[in-house]
Amino acid sequence: MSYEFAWLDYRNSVAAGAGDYLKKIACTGFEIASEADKNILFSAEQELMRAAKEINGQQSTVLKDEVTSEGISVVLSDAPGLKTGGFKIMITGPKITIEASDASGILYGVFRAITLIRTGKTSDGQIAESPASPIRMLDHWDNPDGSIERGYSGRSFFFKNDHLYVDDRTREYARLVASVGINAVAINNVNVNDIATGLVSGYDRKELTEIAKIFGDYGIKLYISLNFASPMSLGATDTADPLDSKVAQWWKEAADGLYRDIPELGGFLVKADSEGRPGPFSYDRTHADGANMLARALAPHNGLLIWRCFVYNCQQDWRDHTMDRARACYDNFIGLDGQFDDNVILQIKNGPMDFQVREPVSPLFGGLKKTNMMVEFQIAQEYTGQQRDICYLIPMFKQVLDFKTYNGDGEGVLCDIVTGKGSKQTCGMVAVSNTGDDPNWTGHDLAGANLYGFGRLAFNPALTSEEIADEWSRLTFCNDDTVADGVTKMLMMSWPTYEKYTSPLGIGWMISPGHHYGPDIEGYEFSPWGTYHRSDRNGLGVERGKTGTKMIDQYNEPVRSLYESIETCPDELVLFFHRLSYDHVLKSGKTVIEHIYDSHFEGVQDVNEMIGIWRSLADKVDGVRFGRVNDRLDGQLMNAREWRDRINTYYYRHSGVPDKQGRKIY
Ligand code: GCW
Repeated sequence: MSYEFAWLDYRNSVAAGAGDYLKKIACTGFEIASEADKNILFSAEQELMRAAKEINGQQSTVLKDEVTSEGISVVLSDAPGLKTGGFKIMITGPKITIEASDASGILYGVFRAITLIRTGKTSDGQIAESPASPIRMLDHWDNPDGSIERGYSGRSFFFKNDHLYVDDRTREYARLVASVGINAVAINNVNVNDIATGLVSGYDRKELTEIAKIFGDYGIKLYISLNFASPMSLGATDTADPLDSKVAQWWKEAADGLYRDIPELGGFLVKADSEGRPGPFSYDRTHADGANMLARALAPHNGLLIWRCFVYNCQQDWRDHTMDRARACYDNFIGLDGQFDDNVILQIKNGPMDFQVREPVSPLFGGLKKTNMMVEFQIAQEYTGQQRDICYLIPMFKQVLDFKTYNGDGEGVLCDIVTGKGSKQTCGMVAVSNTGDDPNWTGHDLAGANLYGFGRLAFNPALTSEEIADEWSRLTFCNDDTVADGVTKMLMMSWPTYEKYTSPLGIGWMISPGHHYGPDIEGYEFSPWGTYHRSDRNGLGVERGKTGTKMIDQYNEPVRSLYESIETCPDELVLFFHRLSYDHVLKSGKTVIEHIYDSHFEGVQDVNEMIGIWRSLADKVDGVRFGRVNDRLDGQLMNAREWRDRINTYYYRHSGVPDKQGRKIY
């Protein structure tokens, strides 16, 4: 399928005079680089040439080791004070100098400079930036048959017909994500099927090597998701017991073979003992036993083993009120703190449940003290509108990063843990990717802001959500204030709006089983998945405090007390932590039932407001993209109404409380 260039279409959005900078491009110091780095430097040069050609309509040549008084000068040297990937940009009159001490820093500096030029931010001054998270990763849930688990933008561009697939788009993808600083990508689903299991032992090795090479040209390390039981599934052993020497030896040989072909491989990503996947529990071994065995196969090659903490019982009995899925992640891992090898990183979902529109932060971040951690976000909008409804997730991610863990390490916010400011430096941020082979990469055009924003945020968490939205809009649509303001407004209201018309006050779920789009209030209520709201005529919610499942005890003080007391627990999470009656008065002054009605009516109004904003931009956004977004907004309005009417009716029927304002409830 054909593809567009998203925010890298240099023909869009060019500030007046921008092209002048690109008439002269000079690169200095590139010859000292290693072979792998030379490829990254080459990508940087190519990028400048491409910008020059698309913006000026004519080719530029790259001057080597020349000092120029105007244009762009790129200098690879021992610039002090910059971390790997860091860069400095100095602007003086007609000259922009980009300086870095490693090849990826040059590449990121070049992309940044092009953004500044395109958005007209070229007044005299200096910027110095180094990436905050060492690992800035995207996880693709792509399957060999080309389908994508929780994919909402077409089919996979990594796989087709049970094979890896490499074409121009592979490079365009690498370019796109490298432009926002992504440096690690896992290309296959964590639910690894039989075919993908073969990737570790030679299946499609040629294509795998090619992908790794293309990624390498853009400073990206390739990761493979693996099946914990691979040696068994491939018929080499009759067990996958991590303490069995045959199993460990098999993995060692598999890793040696992979690194022989792909010396730059990042490592492995593993989902084990989760939702039916095999894992060490089958052999009475711990997750540390399982992870360390794999990590030791990778260690001689400096590979990393990323181990997911999404481990819970999905065969729960809904009748049993003592079990609580929200406890599972912490309960499964807290006892293993300090037992993981140095090249193991635990990948922890941002919340204790599963990427809901509102969840508290996973207490595991505040619990582990001696373990490498990454936070896992989901920009694939599984539970947040599936790229049919707009939901700009960057404000949510920023709240998570700003959460104070009180774990006694570093300055105390979650961001410190994942950016190496605490005692552990092997860390990072990862997002489940929202891309597919749709021409615009992300299905909904505005979902591109989540892909762009995640990368920018992982690189520089100090950016505001508004800054990211504004910049993305200018690069994607046009460098126009009215468009940027309108798009930023829509994006900024979209997460609160989505929250208003879906499940209330942090309780989550209530989605259609299986595909997870649209409301089905009791869809998971009597299921084994552990996601209950237990609504009845008296109220709703699962009590997770002292009189309930005690999940709140997993937080450090003072967070624990804050959540335990209904008086201090923030309204937006109060039904996550507590069971409340419909007439309970929230901190907002409204009762629970009034909040449910009001927020659902408001949610639909907000969608109408977004539609109004978008339509006001009709003559400023190109017709194709204007129409695509317009159509999706119509669908979003229908979805919002459906949620509003089902939720309001359900709770009116359960509570018997009429709406004070006499609005229509069915
Ligand atoms: O949210 C759930 C999804 C599954 C997914 C799982 C996970 C890849 O519904 O589709 O499986 O999370 O994160 O492993």
